[in-house]
Amino acid sequence: MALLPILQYPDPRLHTVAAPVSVVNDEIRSLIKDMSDTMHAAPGVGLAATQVDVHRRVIIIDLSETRDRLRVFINPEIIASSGKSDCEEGCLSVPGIFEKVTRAERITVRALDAQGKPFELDADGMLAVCIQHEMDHLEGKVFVEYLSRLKQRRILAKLRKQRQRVM
Ligand code: GNR
Ligand code: NI
Repeated sequence: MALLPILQYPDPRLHTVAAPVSVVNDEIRSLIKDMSDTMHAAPGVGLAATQVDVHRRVIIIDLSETRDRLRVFINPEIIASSGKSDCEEGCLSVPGIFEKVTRAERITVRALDAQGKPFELDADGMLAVCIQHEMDHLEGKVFVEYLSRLKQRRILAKLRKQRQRVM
């Protein structure tokens, strides 16, 4: 079991645009295993490779109560989306901050699985929110960037205070 350090906002490495995976090999599967260990330990319901400073297009999500239904999306693309919906979001890279973000309500995503096999998935609810949140990480975007500049400044101040307290 390997736990990877999670980059903390405003680390500039969180703004890196991830490169596509050209071959889904054992190196990628090993990354997925380490990401899964890291996400489950955190605990979180999703994780993008960007957050562990690996700038490849890999995201994982596990919304199950039993934490044993890992979904893997390699080179994910949203091929259809509709509706709008608000959800209170959090992020392992922005600990202790929860804010409402508006996203598409329903999406169809196309990706490769951990065997390199293409699949398509229709998602709504929390799964659709998480896929969009994780895909933003691959573009170097963190959810707080949807908020007003005032809110962003307040969040930065709060994070700085939180970190002072633990150091
Ligand atoms: O654990 C997480 N919870 C969460 C809650 C609402 C909306 C999105 C998320 S994703 C987040 C884990 C994370 O930071 N993924 O990038
Ligand atoms: Ni996140």
